[in-house]
Amino acid sequence: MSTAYLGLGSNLGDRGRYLAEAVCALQAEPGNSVKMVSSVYETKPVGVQEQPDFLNLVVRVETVFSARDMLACGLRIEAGLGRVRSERWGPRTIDIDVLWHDGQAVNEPDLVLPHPRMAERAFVLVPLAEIAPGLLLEGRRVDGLAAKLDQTGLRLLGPLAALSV
Ligand code: GSY
Repeated sequence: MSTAYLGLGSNLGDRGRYLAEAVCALQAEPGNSVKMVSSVYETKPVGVQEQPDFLNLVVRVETVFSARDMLACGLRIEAGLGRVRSERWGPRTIDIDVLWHDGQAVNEPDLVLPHPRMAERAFVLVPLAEIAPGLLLEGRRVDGLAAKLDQTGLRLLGPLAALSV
């Protein structure tokens, strides 16, 4: 059994519903068990700025999937929820990023672990720090890394189950 952390984001349509359906789909996948779900944050877009605000959260999954199989699982769920990949950094109904998988270092064209930009992204590290404060990234605790980031673009909305946006 492996532990994986995944980052989920949505900035098109009913964002809360897409997040909830993605978490359900992850749990429904045989071999996965979603153990923790962070609060939901509304976040200003990073990268392409002229797009709607995101809702983001992070989950911890206990899984029989390898990192590569988890990537495929995320892509399958994205497709099932109607994600169309048109613009690389553009708006999306749902985005599922594998952030960390058993502490493995992977460097392949379509899969880099830990996720290469996570340490500088408050929309990833702040929810991750809620559910895994002591997780180490390059020897540094996630809560310490999160505390150093500019969090002005983040607004805490609360638990996914209580969301009404
Ligand atoms: O990498 C995930 C997609 N994404 C996001 C996101 O999820 N949240 C915010 N705030 N900005 C983003 N830019 C991209 S690309």
